Amino acid sequence: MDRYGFTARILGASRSLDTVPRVASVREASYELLRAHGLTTVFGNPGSTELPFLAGFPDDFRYVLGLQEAVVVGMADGYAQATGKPALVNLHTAPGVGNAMGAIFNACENRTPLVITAGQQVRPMITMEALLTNPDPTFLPRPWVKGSYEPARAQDVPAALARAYQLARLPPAGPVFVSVPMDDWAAEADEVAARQVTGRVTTGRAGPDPQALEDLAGRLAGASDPVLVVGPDVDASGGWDAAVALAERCRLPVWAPPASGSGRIGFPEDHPCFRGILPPAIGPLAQALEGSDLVVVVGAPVFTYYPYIPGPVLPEGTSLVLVTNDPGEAARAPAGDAIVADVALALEALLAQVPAANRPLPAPRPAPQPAPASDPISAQAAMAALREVLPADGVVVNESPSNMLALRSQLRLSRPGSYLTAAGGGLGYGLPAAVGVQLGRPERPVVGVIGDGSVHYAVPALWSAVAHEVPVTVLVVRNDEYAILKWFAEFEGEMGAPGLEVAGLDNVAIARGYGMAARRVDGVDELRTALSEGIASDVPELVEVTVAPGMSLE
Ligand SMILES: Cc1ncc(C[n+]2csc(CCOP(=O)(O)OP(=O)(O)O)c2C)c(N)n1
Ligand SMILES: [Mg+2]
Repeated sequence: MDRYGFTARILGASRSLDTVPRVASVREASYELLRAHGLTTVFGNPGSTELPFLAGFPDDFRYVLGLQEAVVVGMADGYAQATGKPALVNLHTAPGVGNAMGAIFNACENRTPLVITAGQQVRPMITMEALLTNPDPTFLPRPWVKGSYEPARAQDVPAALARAYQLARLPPAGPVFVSVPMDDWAAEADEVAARQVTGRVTTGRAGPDPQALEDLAGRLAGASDPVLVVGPDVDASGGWDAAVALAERCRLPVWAPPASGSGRIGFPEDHPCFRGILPPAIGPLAQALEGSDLVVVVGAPVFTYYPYIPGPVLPEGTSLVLVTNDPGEAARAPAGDAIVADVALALEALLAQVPAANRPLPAPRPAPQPAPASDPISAQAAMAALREVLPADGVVVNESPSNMLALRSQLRLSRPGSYLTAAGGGLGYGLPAAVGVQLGRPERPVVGVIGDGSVHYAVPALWSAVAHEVPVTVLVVRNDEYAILKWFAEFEGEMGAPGLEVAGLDNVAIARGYGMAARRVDGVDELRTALSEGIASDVPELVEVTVAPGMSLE
C-alpha cells in the first residue's frame, strides 16, 4: 500500500487487474483528500452522472441519502452547523442542483460551510449537449455560493475540491460548488499535485485592528447607556462565553437581532442582561434602541429588516459599531462604524481592555407568562409544554413561522448551539436540518418545531431520519393555514389573497407512510407526554399538535 492507501484490489474495481496503473485515479486521490479533511459523510441523491464517484464507496465513508435535493442540502447544513465543520454534498447534474437551490440559498444566508459537488456529462459529449449535460454548470448555483468551478482538466478535480473546502470554511463561511464531469473520476491523477493540495492547512480567524479595538473599548467605557446586540456568529465562532462576560463586566443590556434573519442564538436568553429580540423593521428597531448612546453589534448584520416601516436607522444621538467577520456585511450597513474580525477574538480582546462598569446589572425580564387555557391550545401553551420537557442540552430547530416569538419567549434557550433556524427565511430548512443536527450531535436531543405548511417543503426528510436511524423528534404545529402570511396580508392591507389555507393535511399518516412513528395530540398534558416520550425514545418520532390559528406576537 502506498502513501495514498491505494491497493491493487481497489484499483481492480474500475480497471482490469492485468493493467493495474502505476498512478492513482482522480477518484482515489479525491477520496484521500476528502478523508484527510474529515469529509467522510456524503449527503447525496445519486444519478448516473454521480455513479463513477460513488462506485466502490469506501468502507470508512458514510452516505446519507435524501430523497429530494432540498433534503440533502438541508441535512448537510444542519450537520455542518452542529459539528462546526464543512459538510460534503453530492448532487445530480442540472436538475439536482436546481432542486437544491432554495436550500443552497439558506446555507449561504446561514453562513454554513458546504462543499457541494454535482455530476456532469462526460467531457467528449458536453459540447454536443448530450442528455444530462449542464452547459453552464458554474452559473446555475450563483449568486448563492462563494465560488463555483468546473475543473479545466480531470487532473484538477482534487485541487478544485481542496479549493472548495478551504473557501467554504474561510470567513464568512458558505457553500462552494464544484461540477465534475463523470469521466474525470477514472482519469489518472497528478499524484504530486494532489498530495500537495491534500496537506494544506489554512486559518481564517483574523484578529481585530488593534487601534480600532482600542477606540471601541474607549467608546464603550465612556458611554453612559451602551447596549450590546449579539447575533448568530457569536455562537458559530465560539464567542458565547466572551459575550456573556462582556455583558456582565460592562453591565450591558443585550438584545438579539430580529428573529427571522438570525439563524442562531448568540446569548443565553434566560440571562439577567438579556432584554429580548429587536423588532424587524427600521422605525420600530430604532425606537427600541432609544436612550442608548452606543450600540455594539457583534456577529449579526445591521440589520435584517422586513417589513418596510421607514424611519431613521438609529435614534438621534446614538452611535453604532459593528463587529463582523464579513467585509460585505461591514460595507453595506446603513449606519455606524465597523470592525472586520473574528467575532470571538474581537470579544475576547475587548474584554481584556474594557474596565468594569459600576452601573447595576439590568433588571431581569419577567418569567414567561403562563398561557391562558383555550381549545385548541395556544401556540404559547404548546411552547410552554416543550419548555417543560426539553432537557437542558436540548437543541431546537425552528421553522414555525407564526410561532417564532412564542418559541423564543417561552423556551429562553441558554446554551451554545441550542437553536437553529433559516437565516434567509426559505422554507424547507427546518425538517432536514433537524435530522442533520441530530446526526452531527447524537448526544444532544434535537426537536424540530415545524409549521404544518413548512413540513411539506422537504417532507421526505422524515424518510432519511427513519432510514438512517436518527432519533430526532418532530413537533408539527398545526393551525391549518399559512398563519404568518395571513397576518402579513392584514398588516400590509393586502386582503383577499388566495392560497393561504392548508387544511386537510394528515401529517401523521404521511409520517407513518415514511415509516416514522407518529401521533396527533390536542391538550397540553397530552402534548407534554408525547414530547417527553419522543425525546426519550431512540427512534425518530413525529408529534402533531393542533393550536389556535393566528400569529403569536410574543
Ligand atoms: C421556499 C419558500 N416558499 C414560500 C415562502 C413563503 N412563506 C413564508 S411563511 C409561509 C407559511 C408557512 O406556513 P406554516 O409552516 O404553516 O407556518 P405558520 O405561518 O402557519 O406558523 C410561507 C408560504 C417561504 N418563506 N419559502
Ligand atoms: Mg400553519
